[in-house]
Amino acid sequence: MKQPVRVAVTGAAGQIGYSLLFRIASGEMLGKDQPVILQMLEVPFEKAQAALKGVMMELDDCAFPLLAGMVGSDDPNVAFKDADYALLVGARPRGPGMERSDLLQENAKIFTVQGKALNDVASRNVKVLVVGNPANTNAYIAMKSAPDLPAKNFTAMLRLDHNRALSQLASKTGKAVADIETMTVWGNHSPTMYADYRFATIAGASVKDMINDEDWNRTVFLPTVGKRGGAIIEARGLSSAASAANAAIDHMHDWALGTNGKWVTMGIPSDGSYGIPEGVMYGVPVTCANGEYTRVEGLEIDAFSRERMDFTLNELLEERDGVAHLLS
Ligand code: NAX
Repeated sequence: MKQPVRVAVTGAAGQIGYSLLFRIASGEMLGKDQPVILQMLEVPFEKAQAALKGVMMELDDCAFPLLAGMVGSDDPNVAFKDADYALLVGARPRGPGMERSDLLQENAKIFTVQGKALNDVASRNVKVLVVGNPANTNAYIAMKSAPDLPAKNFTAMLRLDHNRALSQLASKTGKAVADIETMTVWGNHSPTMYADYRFATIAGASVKDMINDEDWNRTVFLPTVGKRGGAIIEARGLSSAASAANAAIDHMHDWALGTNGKWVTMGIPSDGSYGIPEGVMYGVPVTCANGEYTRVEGLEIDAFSRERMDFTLNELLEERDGVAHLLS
């Protein structure tokens, strides 16, 4: 049996936490031969801490063979201690009457503190995934607050958008999701993201040619994927949780264990390619091998794609400017 690895999860008593922790403990994220120690963080309020205790009791009651230990805490320095993986799910939700800029500020405070704690106590190889919204900018803040850790260790979750797009394409073409290769989503995890199937193939054939309907792309596909989160809230009365947890599992699984050459989408710090300024946490196609992701390079960007990629970039730049004063 391998040595246990430490997996920190914030917002552990929330909806996504409840769909996520049991799957991590059962081995779905890091493999059925990898024991894990779960280190769970919640806010220091009585209700949240009590709910966290309840989740830990249920984890105990599953008697997962791979669950080698558990820590529950309200202190990031405890939850992130020696963490090999950190899934930052907890964030301040948008309350009634709250402006987007207020939401940014409140979350900037949380992710500054958590970035510093990761910097101080986590493993130097920690793989960080930010799920809590605004995910890209929160990941950017955490990265900037952790100057002693490599920037490449910080990522944001675009995988739910990626999976949503795959599913829409499978339904449109009548093919299986698993057969769709080389699709990606560019930019911010927000309705501005750009899901791009120009390069996608099914058994070597072009998905774009198969669909052959640019109007469907612009008026159905992009709005459906972009506004899917809102559609779920309207239907369920609650935001996406199981699908978000599933996407987080996919993201970390692939980063740790590899994609065998398949493209997946990750929000990663830009290296300046594709006209995206360096450092911006931007969704791009990557492949993963040996615990590292590699950006897919050299894709052609046509005029429509450029426009869409710049649109989502501008939103990210605005968010970055909105929190710049907290990072200097
Ligand atoms: P919940 O409100 O159910 O749970 C969030 C939990 O985080 C709460 O228990 C809260 O006490 C805790 N929390 C808040 N601040 C914390 C802090 N500083 N440290 C530790 N814990 C803290 O929300 P849930 O539905 O689980 O969603 C969590 C986040 O994921 C939200 O920000 C949400 O917007 C975001 N999402 C991101 C997605 C993505 O694709 N990137 C998709 C799904 C989801 O909307």
